[in-house]
Amino acid sequence: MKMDHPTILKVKAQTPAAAPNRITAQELRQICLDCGADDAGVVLLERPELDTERPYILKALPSTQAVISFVVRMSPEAVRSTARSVANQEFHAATKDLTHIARNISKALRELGIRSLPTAAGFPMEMTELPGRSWIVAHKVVAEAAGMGKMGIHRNVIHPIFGNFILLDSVLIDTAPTDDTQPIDYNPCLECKLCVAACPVGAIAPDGHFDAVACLNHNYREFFGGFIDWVDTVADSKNRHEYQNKVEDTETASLWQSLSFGANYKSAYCVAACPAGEDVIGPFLRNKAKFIKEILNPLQEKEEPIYVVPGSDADAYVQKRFPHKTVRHIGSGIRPRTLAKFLDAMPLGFQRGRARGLLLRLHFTFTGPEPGQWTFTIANQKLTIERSHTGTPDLSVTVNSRAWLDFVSKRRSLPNLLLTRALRLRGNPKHLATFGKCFPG
Ligand code: B12
Ligand code: SF4
Repeated sequence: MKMDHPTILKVKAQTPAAAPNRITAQELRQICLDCGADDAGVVLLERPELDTERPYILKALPSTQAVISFVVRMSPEAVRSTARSVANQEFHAATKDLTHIARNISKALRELGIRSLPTAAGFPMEMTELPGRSWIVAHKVVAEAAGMGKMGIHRNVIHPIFGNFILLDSVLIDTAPTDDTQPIDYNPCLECKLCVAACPVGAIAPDGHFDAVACLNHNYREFFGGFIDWVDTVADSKNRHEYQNKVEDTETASLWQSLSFGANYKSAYCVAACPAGEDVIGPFLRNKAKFIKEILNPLQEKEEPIYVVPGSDADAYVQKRFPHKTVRHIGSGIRPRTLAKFLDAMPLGFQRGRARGLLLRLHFTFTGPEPGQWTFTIANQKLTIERSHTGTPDLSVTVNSRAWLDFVSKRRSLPNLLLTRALRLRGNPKHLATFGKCFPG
Protein backbone atom coordinates (compact mmCIF):
# COMPACT_ATOMS: atom_id res chain seq x y z
CA MET A 1 0.00 0.00 0.00
CA LYS A 2 1.32 3.45 -0.96
CA MET A 3 1.47 5.71 2.12
CA ASP A 4 1.72 8.80 -0.14
CA HIS A 5 -1.79 8.16 -1.52
CA PRO A 6 -3.71 11.51 -1.69
CA THR A 7 -6.47 10.27 0.66
CA ILE A 8 -3.97 9.13 3.30
CA LEU A 9 -1.99 12.40 3.08
CA LYS A 10 -5.16 14.52 3.36
CA VAL A 11 -6.52 12.63 6.38
CA LYS A 12 -3.13 12.65 8.12
CA ALA A 13 -2.87 16.42 7.65
CA GLN A 14 -6.23 16.99 9.42
CA THR A 15 -6.12 17.98 13.09
CA PRO A 16 -8.16 15.38 15.04
CA ALA A 17 -11.56 16.73 16.10
CA ALA A 18 -12.02 17.20 19.84
CA ALA A 19 -13.95 14.29 21.35
CA PRO A 20 -17.65 15.26 21.25
CA ASN A 21 -19.39 15.85 24.57
CA ARG A 22 -21.26 12.71 25.54
CA ILE A 23 -24.83 12.87 24.39
CA THR A 24 -27.75 12.42 26.80
CA ALA A 25 -30.76 10.15 26.35
CA GLN A 26 -32.96 13.26 26.21
CA GLU A 27 -30.86 14.78 23.39
CA LEU A 28 -31.05 11.52 21.44
CA ARG A 29 -34.82 11.38 21.93
CA GLN A 30 -35.17 14.97 20.69
CA ILE A 31 -33.18 14.11 17.52
CA CYS A 32 -35.61 11.23 16.87
CA LEU A 33 -38.66 13.44 17.44
CA ASP A 34 -37.18 16.14 15.15
CA CYS A 35 -36.74 13.47 12.47
CA GLY A 36 -40.44 12.53 12.72
CA ALA A 37 -40.64 9.76 15.35
CA ASP A 38 -43.65 9.86 17.70
CA ASP A 39 -41.69 8.56 20.69
CA ALA A 40 -38.17 7.25 21.32
CA GLY A 41 -35.86 5.89 24.00
CA VAL A 42 -32.35 4.48 24.21
CA VAL A 43 -30.88 1.38 25.88
CA LEU A 44 -27.21 0.74 26.68
CA LEU A 45 -26.07 -2.48 25.02
CA GLU A 46 -24.85 -3.91 28.33
CA ARG A 47 -28.39 -3.93 29.80
CA PRO A 48 -29.58 -7.50 30.63
CA GLU A 49 -32.83 -7.03 28.68
CA LEU A 50 -30.72 -7.07 25.50
CA ASP A 51 -29.00 -10.40 26.32
CA THR A 52 -30.85 -12.28 23.55
CA GLU A 53 -30.22 -9.53 21.00
CA ARG A 54 -26.58 -8.63 21.79
CA PRO A 55 -24.84 -11.24 19.57
CA TYR A 56 -26.99 -10.25 16.56
CA ILE A 57 -26.53 -6.53 17.24
CA LEU A 58 -22.73 -6.89 17.48
CA LYS A 59 -22.68 -8.96 14.30
CA ALA A 60 -24.54 -6.15 12.51
CA LEU A 61 -22.41 -3.30 13.95
CA PRO A 62 -19.47 -4.54 16.06
CA SER A 63 -18.87 -1.10 17.64
CA THR A 64 -22.45 -0.78 18.99
CA GLN A 65 -22.67 0.75 22.49
CA ALA A 66 -26.40 1.50 22.68
CA VAL A 67 -29.64 1.01 20.76
CA ILE A 68 -32.25 3.66 20.00
CA SER A 69 -35.85 2.46 19.87
CA PHE A 70 -38.40 4.69 18.18
CA VAL A 71 -42.05 4.36 17.23
CA VAL A 72 -44.36 5.69 14.55
CA ARG A 73 -48.09 5.92 15.15
CA MET A 74 -50.67 4.40 12.83
CA SER A 75 -54.26 5.49 12.32
CA PRO A 76 -56.53 3.23 14.44
CA GLU A 77 -59.43 3.94 12.05
CA ALA A 78 -57.43 2.67 9.05
CA VAL A 79 -56.13 -0.44 10.86
CA ARG A 80 -59.69 -1.21 12.06
CA SER A 81 -61.30 -0.97 8.63
CA THR A 82 -62.84 -4.21 7.34
CA ALA A 83 -61.39 -3.17 3.96
CA ARG A 84 -57.95 -4.68 4.41
CA SER A 85 -56.63 -2.65 1.47
CA VAL A 86 -57.07 0.42 3.68
CA ALA A 87 -55.31 -1.22 6.65
CA ASN A 88 -52.49 -2.48 4.45
CA GLN A 89 -51.95 1.00 3.03
CA GLU A 90 -51.52 2.23 6.61
CA PHE A 91 -49.07 -0.55 7.55
CA HIS A 92 -47.01 0.09 4.41
CA ALA A 93 -47.01 3.87 4.81
CA ALA A 94 -45.95 3.61 8.46
CA THR A 95 -43.17 1.16 7.54
CA LYS A 96 -41.89 3.58 4.88
CA ASP A 97 -41.98 6.39 7.47
CA LEU A 98 -39.87 4.27 9.83
CA THR A 99 -37.26 3.62 7.15
CA HIS A 100 -37.10 7.29 6.20
CA ILE A 101 -36.93 8.47 9.83
CA ALA A 102 -34.23 5.90 10.71
CA ARG A 103 -32.06 7.18 7.83
CA ASN A 104 -32.56 10.78 8.93
CA ILE A 105 -31.68 9.95 12.55
CA SER A 106 -28.55 8.25 11.25
CA LYS A 107 -27.64 11.32 9.15
CA ALA A 108 -28.20 13.70 12.09
CA LEU A 109 -26.02 11.51 14.33
CA ARG A 110 -23.24 11.41 11.71
CA GLU A 111 -23.03 15.21 11.92
CA LEU A 112 -22.43 14.85 15.67
CA GLY A 113 -19.64 12.31 15.07
CA ILE A 114 -21.77 9.32 16.10
CA ARG A 115 -21.74 6.33 13.77
CA SER A 116 -24.96 4.38 13.55
CA LEU A 117 -26.77 1.59 11.74
CA PRO A 118 -30.47 1.94 10.92
CA THR A 119 -31.96 -1.59 10.89
CA ALA A 120 -34.91 -2.67 8.74
CA ALA A 121 -38.32 -2.13 10.36
CA GLY A 122 -39.66 -5.33 8.81
CA PHE A 123 -38.77 -6.47 5.33
CA PRO A 124 -36.26 -6.86 3.70
CA MET A 125 -35.03 -9.69 5.93
CA GLU A 126 -32.30 -12.31 5.61
CA MET A 127 -34.29 -14.95 3.69
CA THR A 128 -31.32 -17.35 3.72
CA GLU A 129 -31.99 -17.82 7.47
CA LEU A 130 -35.53 -19.17 6.99
CA PRO A 131 -37.25 -20.83 8.74
CA GLY A 132 -35.10 -19.45 11.56
CA ARG A 133 -34.43 -15.91 12.70
CA SER A 134 -34.33 -13.80 9.54
CA TRP A 135 -34.52 -10.42 11.30
CA ILE A 136 -31.48 -8.48 12.61
CA VAL A 137 -32.92 -6.92 15.77
CA ALA A 138 -36.11 -7.92 17.60
CA HIS A 139 -37.59 -4.42 17.90
CA LYS A 140 -40.15 -5.50 20.50
CA VAL A 141 -37.39 -6.49 22.92
CA VAL A 142 -35.55 -3.17 22.49
CA ALA A 143 -38.81 -1.17 22.65
CA GLU A 144 -39.80 -2.75 25.97
CA ALA A 145 -36.37 -2.06 27.45
CA ALA A 146 -36.45 1.55 26.19
CA GLY A 147 -39.82 2.26 27.81
CA MET A 148 -41.89 2.37 24.63
CA GLY A 149 -44.51 0.05 26.12
CA LYS A 150 -45.01 -3.64 26.93
CA MET A 151 -46.08 -6.66 24.93
CA GLY A 152 -49.75 -7.43 25.45
CA ILE A 153 -51.38 -10.85 25.42
CA HIS A 154 -51.35 -10.66 21.60
CA ARG A 155 -47.54 -10.15 21.69
CA ASN A 156 -47.60 -6.70 20.11
CA VAL A 157 -46.03 -3.82 22.05
CA ILE A 158 -48.71 -1.53 23.47
CA HIS A 159 -47.58 2.05 23.99
CA PRO A 160 -49.09 3.61 27.15
CA ILE A 161 -50.59 6.49 25.14
CA PHE A 162 -50.82 5.40 21.48
CA GLY A 163 -51.92 1.82 22.25
CA ASN A 164 -50.82 -0.91 19.86
CA PHE A 165 -51.28 1.36 16.85
CA ILE A 166 -47.53 1.78 16.48
CA LEU A 167 -44.76 0.23 14.43
CA LEU A 168 -41.23 -0.05 15.80
CA ASP A 169 -37.67 0.40 14.61
CA SER A 170 -34.18 0.40 16.15
CA VAL A 171 -30.98 2.30 15.34
CA LEU A 172 -27.65 0.91 16.60
CA ILE A 173 -25.18 3.59 17.75
CA ASP A 174 -21.45 3.37 18.46
CA THR A 175 -21.49 5.91 21.34
CA ALA A 176 -22.73 5.26 24.86
CA PRO A 177 -25.01 8.09 26.02
CA THR A 178 -24.56 9.48 29.54
CA ASP A 179 -27.83 7.83 30.61
CA ASP A 180 -30.55 5.66 29.10
CA THR A 181 -34.31 5.16 29.39
CA GLN A 182 -36.07 2.55 31.51
CA PRO A 183 -39.08 0.25 30.96
CA ILE A 184 -42.51 1.49 31.99
CA ASP A 185 -43.66 0.04 35.31
CA TYR A 186 -47.03 -1.42 34.21
CA ASN A 187 -48.45 -3.27 31.23
CA PRO A 188 -50.98 -1.19 29.22
CA CYS A 189 -52.64 -4.49 28.13
CA LEU A 190 -56.06 -4.66 29.79
CA GLU A 191 -56.31 -8.43 29.26
CA CYS A 192 -59.77 -7.84 27.78
CA LYS A 193 -59.01 -10.74 25.33
CA LEU A 194 -60.68 -8.97 22.40
CA CYS A 195 -57.57 -9.91 20.36
CA VAL A 196 -58.25 -13.57 21.22
CA ALA A 197 -61.83 -13.21 19.97
CA ALA A 198 -60.77 -11.34 16.81
CA CYS A 199 -58.06 -13.67 15.49
CA PRO A 200 -59.62 -15.80 12.73
CA VAL A 201 -57.13 -18.67 13.17
CA GLY A 202 -57.04 -18.89 16.98
CA ALA A 203 -53.34 -17.93 17.04
CA ILE A 204 -53.72 -16.15 20.37
CA ALA A 205 -54.82 -18.34 23.28
CA PRO A 206 -56.42 -16.83 26.40
CA ASP A 207 -53.46 -18.21 28.44
CA GLY A 208 -50.97 -16.22 26.33
CA HIS A 209 -49.80 -19.11 24.11
CA PHE A 210 -49.09 -17.81 20.60
CA ASP A 211 -49.29 -20.04 17.51
CA ALA A 212 -46.87 -18.09 15.29
CA VAL A 213 -47.18 -20.58 12.44
CA ALA A 214 -51.00 -20.26 12.30
CA CYS A 215 -50.57 -16.48 12.04
CA LEU A 216 -47.83 -16.86 9.45
CA ASN A 217 -49.91 -19.23 7.30
CA HIS A 218 -52.97 -16.98 7.18
CA ASN A 219 -51.90 -13.40 7.72
CA TYR A 220 -48.72 -13.81 5.64
CA ARG A 221 -50.32 -15.85 2.84
CA GLU A 222 -48.82 -13.51 0.23
CA PHE A 223 -45.38 -13.28 1.83
CA PHE A 224 -42.42 -15.70 1.65
CA GLY A 225 -43.87 -19.11 2.77
CA GLY A 226 -47.22 -18.50 1.08
CA PHE A 227 -45.46 -17.37 -2.07
CA ILE A 228 -43.34 -20.54 -2.14
CA ASP A 229 -46.53 -22.60 -1.72
CA TRP A 230 -48.22 -20.66 -4.54
CA VAL A 231 -45.28 -21.36 -6.88
CA ASP A 232 -45.59 -25.08 -5.99
CA THR A 233 -49.30 -24.90 -6.87
CA VAL A 234 -48.56 -23.33 -10.25
CA ALA A 235 -45.82 -25.89 -10.96
CA ASP A 236 -48.01 -28.84 -9.91
CA SER A 237 -51.01 -27.78 -12.04
CA LYS A 238 -51.32 -29.59 -15.37
CA ASN A 239 -53.13 -26.68 -17.05
CA ARG A 240 -54.91 -23.41 -16.27
CA HIS A 241 -58.20 -25.19 -15.44
CA GLU A 242 -56.51 -27.28 -12.77
CA TYR A 243 -54.80 -24.13 -11.42
CA GLN A 244 -58.14 -22.27 -11.37
CA ASN A 245 -59.69 -25.13 -9.39
CA LYS A 246 -57.06 -24.60 -6.73
CA VAL A 247 -56.68 -20.81 -6.74
CA GLU A 248 -59.58 -18.39 -7.27
CA ASP A 249 -59.04 -15.53 -9.74
CA THR A 250 -59.48 -13.06 -6.87
CA GLU A 251 -56.62 -14.77 -5.02
CA THR A 252 -54.35 -14.58 -8.07
CA ALA A 253 -55.27 -10.89 -8.44
CA SER A 254 -54.52 -10.31 -4.77
CA LEU A 255 -51.09 -11.89 -5.21
CA TRP A 256 -50.42 -9.65 -8.21
CA GLN A 257 -51.40 -6.67 -6.04
CA SER A 258 -48.99 -7.82 -3.32
CA LEU A 259 -46.15 -8.20 -5.82
CA SER A 260 -46.87 -4.80 -7.34
CA PHE A 261 -47.66 -2.59 -4.36
CA GLY A 262 -46.26 -4.35 -1.26
CA ALA A 263 -47.32 -7.64 0.28
CA ASN A 264 -50.82 -7.62 1.79
CA TYR A 265 -51.50 -8.81 5.32
CA LYS A 266 -54.72 -10.81 5.54
CA SER A 267 -55.79 -9.87 9.07
CA ALA A 268 -53.95 -8.05 11.89
CA TYR A 269 -57.38 -8.20 13.55
CA CYS A 270 -55.65 -8.62 16.93
CA VAL A 271 -54.15 -5.13 16.52
CA ALA A 272 -57.45 -3.72 15.21
CA ALA A 273 -59.49 -4.98 18.18
CA CYS A 274 -57.13 -3.76 20.91
CA PRO A 275 -58.70 -0.93 22.98
CA ALA A 276 -55.63 -0.19 25.16
CA GLY A 277 -53.70 3.10 25.38
CA GLU A 278 -54.73 6.46 26.85
CA ASP A 279 -55.45 8.06 23.45
CA VAL A 280 -57.42 5.07 22.18
CA ILE A 281 -59.38 3.68 25.13
CA GLY A 282 -62.17 6.33 25.25
CA PRO A 283 -64.85 4.61 23.13
CA PHE A 284 -64.25 1.25 24.90
CA LEU A 285 -64.59 2.80 28.35
CA ARG A 286 -67.69 4.78 27.37
CA ASN A 287 -69.60 1.80 25.98
CA LYS A 288 -68.00 -1.63 25.77
CA ALA A 289 -70.98 -3.26 24.00
CA LYS A 290 -70.98 -0.54 21.32
CA PHE A 291 -67.21 -0.89 20.85
CA ILE A 292 -67.57 -4.65 20.34
CA LYS A 293 -70.46 -4.15 17.90
CA GLU A 294 -68.66 -1.51 15.85
CA ILE A 295 -65.05 -2.73 15.92
CA LEU A 296 -64.87 -6.44 16.75
CA ASN A 297 -68.06 -7.90 15.26
CA PRO A 298 -67.56 -6.61 11.68
CA LEU A 299 -64.12 -8.29 11.57
CA GLN A 300 -65.54 -11.52 12.99
CA GLU A 301 -68.51 -11.46 10.62
CA LYS A 302 -66.50 -10.70 7.49
CA GLU A 303 -66.83 -13.45 4.87
CA GLU A 304 -63.34 -14.13 3.57
CA PRO A 305 -60.88 -16.94 2.81
CA ILE A 306 -58.88 -18.16 5.81
CA TYR A 307 -55.63 -19.98 5.05
CA VAL A 308 -54.81 -22.98 7.21
CA VAL A 309 -52.70 -26.12 6.96
CA PRO A 310 -55.01 -29.18 6.91
CA GLY A 311 -55.16 -30.94 10.27
CA SER A 312 -53.72 -27.97 12.18
CA ASP A 313 -55.23 -26.46 15.32
CA ALA A 314 -56.13 -23.42 13.21
CA ASP A 315 -58.05 -25.65 10.76
CA ALA A 316 -60.23 -27.00 13.58
CA TYR A 317 -60.59 -23.54 15.16
CA VAL A 318 -61.85 -21.65 12.12
CA GLN A 319 -64.37 -24.37 11.22
CA LYS A 320 -65.81 -24.27 14.74
CA ARG A 321 -65.65 -20.53 15.51
CA PHE A 322 -66.15 -18.96 12.07
CA PRO A 323 -68.20 -21.37 9.90
CA HIS A 324 -69.19 -18.47 7.59
CA LYS A 325 -65.55 -17.88 6.59
CA THR A 326 -64.11 -20.05 3.81
CA VAL A 327 -61.38 -22.48 4.87
CA ARG A 328 -58.61 -22.65 2.26
CA HIS A 329 -56.22 -25.56 2.78
CA ILE A 330 -52.64 -24.65 1.94
CA GLY A 331 -49.05 -25.76 2.47
CA SER A 332 -46.84 -23.64 4.73
CA GLY A 333 -44.09 -23.39 2.09
CA ILE A 334 -41.54 -23.74 4.89
CA ARG A 335 -38.94 -26.42 4.05
CA PRO A 336 -35.87 -26.53 6.28
CA ARG A 337 -32.81 -27.61 4.29
CA THR A 338 -30.68 -28.59 7.29
CA LEU A 339 -31.51 -30.81 10.24
CA ALA A 340 -30.40 -28.02 12.61
CA LYS A 341 -33.00 -25.67 11.09
CA PHE A 342 -35.63 -28.41 11.18
CA LEU A 343 -35.00 -29.00 14.90
CA ASP A 344 -35.10 -25.24 15.60
CA ALA A 345 -38.44 -24.95 13.79
CA MET A 346 -40.07 -27.93 15.56
CA PRO A 347 -41.37 -26.00 18.62
CA LEU A 348 -42.94 -23.41 16.27
CA GLY A 349 -44.77 -26.06 14.24
CA PHE A 350 -45.94 -28.06 17.27
CA GLN A 351 -49.75 -28.03 17.55
CA ARG A 352 -50.73 -28.40 21.14
CA GLY A 353 -54.42 -28.99 20.29
CA ARG A 354 -53.43 -32.09 18.29
CA ALA A 355 -51.35 -33.30 21.24
CA ARG A 356 -54.25 -33.30 23.71
CA GLY A 357 -54.14 -36.47 25.85
CA LEU A 358 -50.91 -37.71 24.24
CA LEU A 359 -47.99 -39.19 26.17
CA LEU A 360 -45.32 -40.21 23.70
CA ARG A 361 -41.54 -40.53 23.68
CA LEU A 362 -39.53 -41.08 20.49
CA HIS A 363 -35.81 -41.70 20.14
CA PHE A 364 -34.31 -40.50 16.87
CA THR A 365 -30.84 -41.55 15.70
CA PHE A 366 -29.84 -39.43 12.73
CA THR A 367 -27.10 -40.77 10.49
CA GLY A 368 -25.57 -39.17 7.38
CA PRO A 369 -24.49 -35.52 7.06
CA GLU A 370 -25.95 -34.33 10.41
CA PRO A 371 -25.59 -37.28 12.80
CA GLY A 372 -26.90 -37.17 16.37
CA GLN A 373 -29.21 -38.70 18.95
CA TRP A 374 -32.38 -36.89 20.00
CA THR A 375 -35.35 -37.56 22.26
CA PHE A 376 -38.75 -35.99 21.54
CA THR A 377 -41.30 -36.18 24.33
CA ILE A 378 -44.90 -35.04 24.11
CA ALA A 379 -46.67 -34.78 27.47
CA ASN A 380 -49.28 -32.37 28.87
CA GLN A 381 -49.60 -30.80 25.39
CA LYS A 382 -45.94 -29.76 25.52
CA LEU A 383 -43.01 -30.79 23.35
CA THR A 384 -39.61 -31.40 24.94
CA ILE A 385 -36.51 -31.87 22.79
CA GLU A 386 -33.36 -33.38 24.30
CA ARG A 387 -30.00 -33.78 22.61
CA SER A 388 -29.44 -37.42 23.65
CA HIS A 389 -31.48 -40.55 24.24
CA THR A 390 -33.29 -40.41 27.57
CA GLY A 391 -35.95 -42.64 29.15
CA THR A 392 -37.68 -45.62 27.53
CA PRO A 393 -39.01 -44.79 24.06
CA ASP A 394 -42.36 -45.84 22.59
CA LEU A 395 -40.60 -45.91 19.22
CA SER A 396 -36.97 -45.74 18.03
CA VAL A 397 -36.30 -44.24 14.62
CA THR A 398 -32.96 -44.51 12.83
CA VAL A 399 -32.84 -42.35 9.73
CA ASN A 400 -30.41 -40.63 7.39
CA SER A 401 -30.74 -36.89 8.10
CA ARG A 402 -30.84 -35.96 4.39
CA ALA A 403 -33.55 -38.59 3.73
CA TRP A 404 -35.54 -37.28 6.70
CA LEU A 405 -35.49 -33.71 5.35
CA ASP A 406 -36.62 -35.07 1.95
CA PHE A 407 -39.49 -36.84 3.73
CA VAL A 408 -40.67 -33.80 5.73
CA SER A 409 -40.53 -31.63 2.60
CA LYS A 410 -42.56 -34.32 0.73
CA ARG A 411 -39.80 -35.14 -1.75
CA ARG A 412 -39.79 -38.77 -0.62
CA SER A 413 -42.54 -40.91 0.88
CA LEU A 414 -42.36 -43.01 4.06
CA PRO A 415 -42.71 -46.33 2.13
CA ASN A 416 -39.79 -45.21 -0.08
CA LEU A 417 -37.61 -44.51 2.98
CA LEU A 418 -38.55 -47.88 4.54
CA LEU A 419 -37.98 -49.85 1.31
CA THR A 420 -34.56 -48.27 0.74
CA ARG A 421 -33.77 -48.74 4.44
CA ALA A 422 -32.96 -45.04 4.74
CA LEU A 423 -35.36 -45.19 7.74
CA ARG A 424 -35.67 -48.06 10.23
CA LEU A 425 -38.18 -48.38 13.08
CA ARG A 426 -38.10 -50.28 16.36
CA GLY A 427 -41.48 -50.28 18.10
CA ASN A 428 -45.03 -49.66 16.90
CA PRO A 429 -44.94 -47.65 13.59
CA LYS A 430 -48.32 -46.03 14.41
CA HIS A 431 -46.48 -43.84 16.95
CA LEU A 432 -44.64 -42.13 14.09
CA ALA A 433 -47.98 -41.21 12.47
CA THR A 434 -49.36 -39.97 15.81
CA PHE A 435 -46.19 -37.91 16.36
CA GLY A 436 -46.44 -36.48 12.81
CA LYS A 437 -50.05 -35.35 13.39
CA CYS A 438 -48.74 -32.89 16.00
CA PHE A 439 -46.72 -31.18 13.24
CA PRO A 440 -49.13 -30.84 10.28
CA GLY A 441 -47.59 -29.21 7.19
C1 B12 B 1 -41.12 -12.69 13.32
C2 B12 B 1 -42.15 -11.59 13.31
C3 B12 B 1 -43.48 -11.96 13.19
C4 B12 B 1 -43.91 -13.41 13.23
C5 B12 B 1 -43.93 -13.88 14.72
C6 B12 B 1 -44.72 -12.92 15.58
C7 B12 B 1 -44.22 -12.79 16.98
N1 B12 B 1 -45.17 -12.68 17.91
O1 B12 B 1 -43.05 -12.73 17.23
C8 B12 B 1 -45.28 -13.33 12.52
C9 B12 B 1 -45.04 -13.63 11.06
C10 B12 B 1 -46.34 -14.31 13.02
C11 B12 B 1 -45.65 -11.87 12.75
C12 B12 B 1 -46.94 -11.37 12.70
C13 B12 B 1 -47.26 -10.05 12.91
N2 B12 B 1 -46.41 -9.01 13.07
CO1 B12 B 1 -44.51 -9.24 13.18
N3 B12 B 1 -42.65 -9.25 13.30
C14 B12 B 1 -41.79 -10.22 13.41
C15 B12 B 1 -40.38 -9.66 13.60
C16 B12 B 1 -39.61 -9.82 12.32
C17 B12 B 1 -39.60 -10.28 14.77
C18 B12 B 1 -40.49 -10.62 15.98
C19 B12 B 1 -39.72 -10.83 17.23
O2 B12 B 1 -39.24 -9.87 17.79
N4 B12 B 1 -39.58 -12.08 17.70
C20 B12 B 1 -38.82 -12.39 18.89
C21 B12 B 1 -39.67 -12.35 20.18
C22 B12 B 1 -39.46 -11.04 20.91
O3 B12 B 1 -41.02 -12.43 19.88
P1 B12 B 1 -41.99 -13.32 20.72
O4 B12 B 1 -43.39 -12.93 20.39
O5 B12 B 1 -41.62 -13.31 22.14
O6 B12 B 1 -41.60 -14.78 20.20
C23 B12 B 1 -42.12 -15.45 19.09
C24 B12 B 1 -41.30 -15.33 17.85
O7 B12 B 1 -39.94 -15.20 18.18
C25 B12 B 1 -41.61 -16.64 17.15
N5 B12 B 1 -40.51 -17.09 16.30
C26 B12 B 1 -39.30 -17.50 16.64
N6 B12 B 1 -38.61 -17.85 15.54
C27 B12 B 1 -39.42 -17.66 14.49
C28 B12 B 1 -39.24 -17.87 13.14
C29 B12 B 1 -40.29 -17.59 12.26
C30 B12 B 1 -40.11 -17.80 10.79
C31 B12 B 1 -41.53 -17.12 12.76
C32 B12 B 1 -42.68 -16.83 11.88
C33 B12 B 1 -41.70 -16.92 14.12
C34 B12 B 1 -40.64 -17.18 14.96
O8 B12 B 1 -41.87 -17.58 18.17
C35 B12 B 1 -42.07 -16.92 19.40
C36 B12 B 1 -43.32 -17.43 20.07
O9 B12 B 1 -44.46 -17.25 19.30
C37 B12 B 1 -40.68 -8.14 13.95
C38 B12 B 1 -39.72 -7.12 13.28
C39 B12 B 1 -38.43 -7.07 14.03
N7 B12 B 1 -37.34 -7.03 13.32
O10 B12 B 1 -38.43 -7.03 15.23
C40 B12 B 1 -42.11 -7.92 13.45
C41 B12 B 1 -43.07 -7.18 14.38
C42 B12 B 1 -43.01 -7.82 15.74
N8 B12 B 1 -44.35 -7.49 13.78
C43 B12 B 1 -45.20 -6.53 13.88
C44 B12 B 1 -46.53 -6.59 13.41
C45 B12 B 1 -47.29 -5.29 13.32
C46 B12 B 1 -47.09 -7.82 13.06
C47 B12 B 1 -48.51 -8.08 12.57
C48 B12 B 1 -49.62 -7.23 13.15
C49 B12 B 1 -48.47 -7.98 11.03
C50 B12 B 1 -49.62 -7.35 10.32
N9 B12 B 1 -49.48 -6.11 9.93
O11 B12 B 1 -50.61 -7.98 10.09
C51 B12 B 1 -48.68 -9.57 13.00
C52 B12 B 1 -49.17 -9.65 14.46
C53 B12 B 1 -49.08 -11.04 15.01
C54 B12 B 1 -48.96 -11.09 16.52
N10 B12 B 1 -50.11 -11.15 17.20
O12 B12 B 1 -47.83 -11.07 17.05
C55 B12 B 1 -44.61 -5.31 14.56
C56 B12 B 1 -45.14 -5.18 15.98
C57 B12 B 1 -45.37 -3.75 16.40
C58 B12 B 1 -45.76 -3.70 17.84
N11 B12 B 1 -46.54 -2.73 18.21
O13 B12 B 1 -45.34 -4.52 18.64
C59 B12 B 1 -43.05 -5.61 14.45
C60 B12 B 1 -42.20 -5.12 15.59
C61 B12 B 1 -42.60 -4.97 13.12
C62 B12 B 1 -42.37 -3.47 13.26
N12 B12 B 1 -41.33 -2.96 12.66
O14 B12 B 1 -43.10 -2.75 13.88
N13 B12 B 1 -44.55 -11.12 12.99
S1 SF4 C 1 -52.27 -10.96 12.73
FE1 SF4 C 1 -54.23 -12.00 12.31
S2 SF4 C 1 -53.70 -14.20 12.24
FE2 SF4 C 1 -51.99 -13.13 13.25
S3 SF4 C 1 -52.44 -13.21 15.47
FE3 SF4 C 1 -53.25 -11.24 14.71
S4 SF4 C 1 -55.42 -11.70 14.19
FE4 SF4 C 1 -54.35 -13.69 14.36
